[in-house]
Amino acid sequence: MKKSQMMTGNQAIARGFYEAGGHVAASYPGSPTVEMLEEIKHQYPEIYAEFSVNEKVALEVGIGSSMTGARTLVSMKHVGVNVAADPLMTFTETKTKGGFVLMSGDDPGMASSQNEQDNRIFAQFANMPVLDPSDSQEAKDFTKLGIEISETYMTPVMLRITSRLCHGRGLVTIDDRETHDIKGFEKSPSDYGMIPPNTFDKQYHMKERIEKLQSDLEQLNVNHYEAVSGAKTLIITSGLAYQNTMELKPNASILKLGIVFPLPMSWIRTLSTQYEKILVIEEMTPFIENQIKLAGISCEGKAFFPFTGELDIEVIEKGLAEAGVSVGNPTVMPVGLPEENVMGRLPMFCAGCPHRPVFDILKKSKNTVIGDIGCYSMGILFPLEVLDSIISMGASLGMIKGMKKAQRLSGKNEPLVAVIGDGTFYHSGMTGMMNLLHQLDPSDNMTIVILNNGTTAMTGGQPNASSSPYGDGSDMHIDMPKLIETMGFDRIKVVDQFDYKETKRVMDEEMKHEGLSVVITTRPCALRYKIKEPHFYVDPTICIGCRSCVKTNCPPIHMKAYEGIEKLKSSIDPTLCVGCSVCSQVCPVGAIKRS
Ligand SMILES: Cc1ncc(C[n+]2csc(CCOP(=O)(O)OP(=O)(O)O)c2C)c(N)n1
Ligand code: SF4
Ligand code: SF4
Ligand code: SF4
Repeated sequence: MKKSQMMTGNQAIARGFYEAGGHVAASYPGSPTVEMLEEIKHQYPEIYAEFSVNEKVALEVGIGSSMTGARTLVSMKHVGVNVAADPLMTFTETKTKGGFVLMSGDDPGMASSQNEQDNRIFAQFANMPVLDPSDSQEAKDFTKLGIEISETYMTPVMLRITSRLCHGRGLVTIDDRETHDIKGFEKSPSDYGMIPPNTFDKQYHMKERIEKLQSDLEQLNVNHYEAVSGAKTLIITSGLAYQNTMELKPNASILKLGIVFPLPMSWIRTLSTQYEKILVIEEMTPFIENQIKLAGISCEGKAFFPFTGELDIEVIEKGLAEAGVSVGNPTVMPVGLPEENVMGRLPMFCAGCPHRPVFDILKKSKNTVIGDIGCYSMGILFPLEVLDSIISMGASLGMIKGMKKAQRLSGKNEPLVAVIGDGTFYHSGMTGMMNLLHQLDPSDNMTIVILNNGTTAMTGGQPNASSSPYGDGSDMHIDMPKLIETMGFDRIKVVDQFDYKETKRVMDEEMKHEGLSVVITTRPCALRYKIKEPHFYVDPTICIGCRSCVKTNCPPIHMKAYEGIEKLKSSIDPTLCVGCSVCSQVCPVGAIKRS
């Protein structure tokens, strides 16, 4: 009997790639896919795995490996595909050799993302088939199927999975690993050299392989039809929306799609003649719905189901009711249960976070601050409210220049600050950084603050090029101040931000300076490196209750009533404090002391 194991979608994909005889896996961290490559790194040493410097590089590593005949898996969060789009859009023109699967982690509802893009559209745009698993078992099976389709049709394949499936668990059967030899790179400039005239016939290749796959869909047995006798409606669905729809037992037949591009259109056309109505249930854009409509088949979908957010069971139930489809298993709202008494909590820097003093100083400066993506993005939220914009990884450094040039044209030169982390700087900040030196007016007042905390903290603390001093397994030893100096920057200040007064002095000076300057902070991430120094405490007899320490927003600090003292005074929870000393340095009367 086959063994089964509970697995998350991420673990199942890693397992599927291992079983498929996978050779090379590359990724860039981001939710919801980051744990997939971590699983490969820890569980399957047979596979070469790396977190590359960014998604474009991860894809390029994958292209090289696939061209050499290796079975390849590249994973990234949905927005990562934007970063990798340039090589992707041309790679899909070539004839894929070693099976190539691109795992895209989409995030309906934006639980941990800056936008909600539907990468099924991206895949169609790039002419690559899209597999859409609906549980962990399918996540594993479709990874293997993706490799198979890729090699048979000589195409890269997108394995599109959403956050809830990446993190949700299900039972998965375990199979052995296939063996597969790497044949090596075979020179074929017309297949791999993508300049005209080679590119012309590749357009036909892309079109033909999708048409061939479409005509073979039935043999692949990846789409399933479940007829309900007497049903007047056919529901077409895929992914998690399928599982949630089935929970309700709708009075309708179901066509469950495993491949959402290309669609089994002739089958859908035949089925459409047997039903009064076709209803498409899919998260995010009307991707399936529009393909069906374009084929001239009448259907509905987004008229009843939202175009944004997750389609949970209640949302689907409401849509089905509006569409006139009854359900056999309606949700029952629990009545009479005690209300949950859970305190709401704002996202906030950890106790002892090295970003805290920097944001305290920036808040006091009241300058315009262009933010970027990382833990420090929380600086846009209440109560910090320091950042004035966040767009995408690395964008702050291009944006500050555009703002400055526009400002100068309007006759002003107010201080502008950009804040970026080390991970984001290496990912895609460096090009914008170099661009600052182009057509620079020496009096352009811009301050670039680089939060060099030695890790990519927000995605779980993966190593980056700044991690090696902390023994984090990184074999890249980039000296950031030297790198920036080599680029051509001459005003670089390196600060220990836990020396609050000195850091404030330097930052205030640089923000006043009419010119371009760089401030690099040096303290590592408190959480990643488990920093715990002796804690601090408040002497309530000295404390004047001014709340300066509370305004640093460190979780252990709060005002409280002490016995025998009338006014509220500050206090520090010793179990949470990690002893960074920042609060003690902002206290005007020395009431905060180390234990
Ligand atoms: C294109 C893209 N890829 C990946 C992510 C996921 N992500 C969010 S923040 C971040 C990097 C954070 O590292 P860093 O800039 O060093 O800041 P820290 O979290 O350490 O403060 C990543 C990779 C993303 N948002 N966009
Ligand atoms: S994980 Fe690290 S960088 Fe992020 S908030 Fe916590 S201490 Fe700060
Ligand atoms: S010393 Fe103060 S600021 Fe630092 S972790 Fe403890 S309570 Fe927070
Ligand atoms: S900063 Fe000092 S004086 Fe002000 S509330 Fe905190 S402990 Fe009290």
